Amino acid sequence: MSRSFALRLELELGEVPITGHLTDAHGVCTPFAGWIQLVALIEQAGDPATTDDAARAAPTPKEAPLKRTTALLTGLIAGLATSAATAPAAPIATSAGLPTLTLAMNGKSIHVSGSMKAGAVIVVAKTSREEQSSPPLVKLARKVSFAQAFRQVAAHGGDTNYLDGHATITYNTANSAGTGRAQTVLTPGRWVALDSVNNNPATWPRASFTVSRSGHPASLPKPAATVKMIEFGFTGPSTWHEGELIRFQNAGFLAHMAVAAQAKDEQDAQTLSALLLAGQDNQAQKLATGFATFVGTASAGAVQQQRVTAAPGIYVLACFMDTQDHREHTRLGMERIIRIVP
Ligand SMILES: [Cu+2]
Repeated sequence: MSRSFALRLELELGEVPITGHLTDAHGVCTPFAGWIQLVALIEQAGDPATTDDAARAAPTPKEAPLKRTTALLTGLIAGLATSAATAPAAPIATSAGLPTLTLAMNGKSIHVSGSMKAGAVIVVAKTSREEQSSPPLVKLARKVSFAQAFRQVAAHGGDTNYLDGHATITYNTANSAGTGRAQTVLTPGRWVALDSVNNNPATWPRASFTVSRSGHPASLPKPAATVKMIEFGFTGPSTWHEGELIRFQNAGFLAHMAVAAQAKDEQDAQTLSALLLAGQDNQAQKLATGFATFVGTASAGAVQQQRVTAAPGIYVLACFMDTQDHREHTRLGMERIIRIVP
């Protein structure tokens, strides 16, 4: 017996791989990048088992959770308090009138308020008594508890790729003390917000919340540029403009991050880049004059967009996730020199 259903497909012209949003019969709008994610979404939309519930996890069920901190990052983060290189997130006008989801944290607890309807939102992260706010948002797969998802990662040495099929980290950014803003897309179902205050995710404060369907889900505004994380590299422009809206998208199959070490000049940036490629993180760290996190560990399918608030200068964009044989993605070429210009 056949059955039909209608979907709305919005494509971004000229994007490779194919990129856009698919809106299902319930009005749930989900971003995708690549044919595989698109086909997975279509199959999911047509699967009776998933159309009645919160099963619409990210298009590709790779999920990543928990932020890893490498030796390089640890040093850089430690230096952040005294470094003026990374400007605190400046107050940014909300764009496109998107609804707001507020995450208020203090290192001991995290509180979620605001719009919990499906669609694009501005996530406003506020922290007190912490050097930075870094609140990953985790979407739980159907019938999976946070504890079950967490155990998958813990049982595999902290490898967030083991969230696959259990949960998805759809959003993960970090802001210097104060308030940070970034846009993402919420899908219906059960979510957990985490306050990633230290290197032990087991102790991170967390809060659960439920996202309901929306008949008219908001869409993300069109960004000035899109940076994709793939295996193993970053695509998009290598010159970013201060204040412009950039979409960061994990268009790969694995969890990735987009963090950056600032260098004092072109030559240092080249050296820093070569050292990361060679796995000489400690040497690379000595050349870093500042640090910026655009996207912390995020699962395949994660989409986040934010205005560039990092100070103008030259940076090496990098992903320090590990492969299964414990090579950082930087060693496989997942790094790129970028310039932030006024
Ligand atoms: Cu990576």
